[in-house]
Amino acid sequence: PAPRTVLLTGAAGGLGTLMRGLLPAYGYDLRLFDLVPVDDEPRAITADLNDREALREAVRGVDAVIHLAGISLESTFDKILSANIRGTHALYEAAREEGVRRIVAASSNHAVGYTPRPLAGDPPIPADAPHRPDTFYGLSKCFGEDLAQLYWDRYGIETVSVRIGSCFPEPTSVRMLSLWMSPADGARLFHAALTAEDVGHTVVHGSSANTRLWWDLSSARALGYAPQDDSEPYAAKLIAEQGEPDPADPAQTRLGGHFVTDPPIWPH
Ligand code: NAI
Ligand code: 15L
Repeated sequence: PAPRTVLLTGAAGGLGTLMRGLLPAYGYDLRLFDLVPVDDEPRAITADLNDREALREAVRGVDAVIHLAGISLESTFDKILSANIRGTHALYEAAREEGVRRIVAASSNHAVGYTPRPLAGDPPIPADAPHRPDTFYGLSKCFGEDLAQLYWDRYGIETVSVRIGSCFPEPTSVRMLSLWMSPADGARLFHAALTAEDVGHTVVHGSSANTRLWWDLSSARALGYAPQDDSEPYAAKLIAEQGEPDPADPAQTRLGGHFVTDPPIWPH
């Protein structure tokens, strides 16, 4: 049976807020979880992923989890270790203990951020591109994908790891023209990932059907995802403001963009 009750971790965040708005129309009854209170949602659970009791109670009885909680940008190693690595491990342990069978996990383009972006005539980046994290943040997403594989192989818990490009209401950079996932397509993809059968552990790219797409959507389409949006209407304005990408600048020639060139955050 298709999942109905879904725990949404990271519900107070940007993507969580967009998905809280869009996913109920697909028939889901969302249970909300975040470190910080969720606006206008007094029933949301306010707890750290590392609060094992709270997390176990939060997953009890749900059909699936959409796991968005965590630090969403580069940070210190210790903070990434706590929120993203230990926190994601805690989520999988809670799911195992409570018998939850399906997780849709937010991975990121930054798990493979050093991958060169395709130039004209190159094939798109495949969904089985090897890990090339561009930051400790990206490394934590590699960990999340490997953890998902372990929990599938060992415990039969299924995961769709979504290497999200950039999911925001509108693209705001030339790079995002290639990676943008409209919120509506994000909801379509999460719905497909929750309902497709026999996913085992599947890695998919999360983007709209952008004219300038850099990566392959075939594993996402195989789940039933049919993206409806394209960033192209935003292209002329963004290129006029920001210029065409400079092929000599790694921040523009690697998938991860400025994450590849930003200085580390201290203490390292
Ligand atoms: P965000 O930073 O707006 O939201 C993350 C939420 O997680 C926040 O509300 C925060 O309070 C919560 N959180 C952080 N640490 C926590 C902890 N220890 N316990 C419980 N909750 C905790 O980020 P956004 O943009 O909403 O992203 C959501 C997820 O999707 C993140 O995992 C991010 O890495 C991933 N992602 C997002 C992309 C995007 O374009 N928005 C692109 C690629 C990945
Ligand atoms: C991410 O992984 C971040 O969470 C998001 O804030 C954006 O920076 C996105 O990648 C991106 O690469 O545009």
